[in-house]
Amino acid sequence: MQINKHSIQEYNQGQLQEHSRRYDFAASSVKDVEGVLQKLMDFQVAIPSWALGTGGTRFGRFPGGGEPRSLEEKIEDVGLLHRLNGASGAISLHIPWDIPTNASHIKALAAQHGLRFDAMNSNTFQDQPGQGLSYKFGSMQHVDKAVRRQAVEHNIEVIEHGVALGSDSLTVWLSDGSSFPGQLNFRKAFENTLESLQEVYAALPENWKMFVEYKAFEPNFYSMTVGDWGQSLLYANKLGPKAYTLVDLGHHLPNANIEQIVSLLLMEGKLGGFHFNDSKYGDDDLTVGSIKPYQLFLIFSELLEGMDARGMNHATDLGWMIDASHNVKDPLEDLLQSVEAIMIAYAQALLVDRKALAAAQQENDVARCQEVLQEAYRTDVRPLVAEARLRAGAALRPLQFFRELKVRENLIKERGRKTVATGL
Ligand code: RM4
Ligand code: MN
Ligand code: MN
Repeated sequence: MQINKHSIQEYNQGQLQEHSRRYDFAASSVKDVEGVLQKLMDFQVAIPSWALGTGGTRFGRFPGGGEPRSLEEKIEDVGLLHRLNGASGAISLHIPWDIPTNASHIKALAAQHGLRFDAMNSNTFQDQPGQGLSYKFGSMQHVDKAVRRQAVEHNIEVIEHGVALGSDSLTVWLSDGSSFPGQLNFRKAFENTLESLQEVYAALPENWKMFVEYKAFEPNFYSMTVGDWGQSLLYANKLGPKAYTLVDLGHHLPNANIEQIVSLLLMEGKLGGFHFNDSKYGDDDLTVGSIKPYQLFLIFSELLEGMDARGMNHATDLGWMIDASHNVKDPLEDLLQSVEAIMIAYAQALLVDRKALAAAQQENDVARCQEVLQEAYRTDVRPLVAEARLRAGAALRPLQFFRELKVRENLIKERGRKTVATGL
């Protein structure tokens, strides 16, 4: 399904009066409103190719119909999102779930939709049909060198696919670890993993980055070999300047102070990528901002503070991706909500009065510090985010327009009700 620009303009026209009223009010209290809008327009969040279908849990999966049946259809879906919100201009592929068999065709198709290829993701947490050796007891950490070699070769293949598509980064998330005490020699598992990562690192093209993603638990429940940001940072530091830590919001132990983690990683110049989702209990992969929007804002606030301190470009110097799963909602609706939540948190973080905060910190004025942060958090920035979309030629209210257009119904007509997309 294609949405043409004209129909968006027509839709926006009908919304314009109400929008202008809300926007004028919101803009009147923002210092550099044009600067804020430009930043919002520049900011793009990558959509993972595996999030376009209905996700399952280990108990079941309830596909919603009209799911993309091929990489081409996944690109079309991300194209739709980008058309609607102007902020989803990149797609992130997981290999081998989405192997681009004809790279130049896939690259051209993505370009038609205004999309670029974000980080490539490798997969050594599942066994694939026909695979020689099993990852049941780990991949890069494995006691058997031949298994480690297989995992390294897979990652090198992923890099090659990425090069053909114009991507410039590799995300390595390992499920390696142990489920029972005594199962693993922690030091040897670390050393094996480091050696394997070094072999992959050696195959990185000059301009590429490698993101080492950590996770505290699951699928291993006693230890994870890249279990937290400290371990990830150890690997990244030992690997070299092209290696960075990647923070996924759902990969921490309960109540972890993620805003402090991103601040310190940025200080070290070692934060490379970020995966958005939300959670209440674990790696729930829920819609961004659906459970802890204040935490999301606090993280964004530290991200901006840390990036600005290093003169980094918000839009391009970190890899931003949604990493969520959609068990009960329409995946496209969920992704629209996620991107909206990200843009809102970003806009609020842009409004933080940094000078006032620094001064209050210097005076140990704790109450004032909280006031400054919450002043920004409690500002209704939705009209600013909508204005950025309007200027980018996207829809003022993407989700509402998605429903008006009956996008899902159309996709079901096109693709059928019983389609299952590759992914988790
Ligand atoms: C993992 C991790 C990775 C993602 C897979 C599908 O929990 O978050 O980033 O690639 O899930
Ligand atoms: Mn992730
Ligand atoms: Mn995850």
